[in-house]
Amino acid sequence: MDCLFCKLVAREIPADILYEDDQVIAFRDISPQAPTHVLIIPKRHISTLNDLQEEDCALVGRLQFTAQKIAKTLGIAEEGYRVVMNCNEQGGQTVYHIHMHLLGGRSMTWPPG
Ligand code: D5M
Repeated sequence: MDCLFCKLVAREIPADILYEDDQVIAFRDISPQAPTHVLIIPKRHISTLNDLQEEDCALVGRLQFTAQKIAKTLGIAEEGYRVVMNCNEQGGQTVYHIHMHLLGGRSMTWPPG
């Protein structure tokens, strides 16, 4: 499968990896939109949020919990942070392997663009 993030999981392309376990991996975004911008992804390929099955509920929870752990490790938890998951074209998704953005280190605006 020609998937950028699957290649990253397989170490076929480099990444600044901050966390990894048997199910998820987290690495710094190559085009940071905030002082801290980390992506947390499942190792298993899932193209979009629309492809999630009920049995993936724990996996999505692990993405969120991993974001919390990284936020604490990087020292942005107390000030606050944002997590975002984009779905399909109008949601702003550009890489079709689901990923959670963890953004912090600055004040966020609302509504998002
Ligand atoms: O977000 C996709 C994100 O993926 C976007 O913020 C850039 C990031 N990206 C793309 N290629 C790489 C590599 N090679 N390393 C790290 N980060 C990367 P989306 O929600 O799909 O728009």
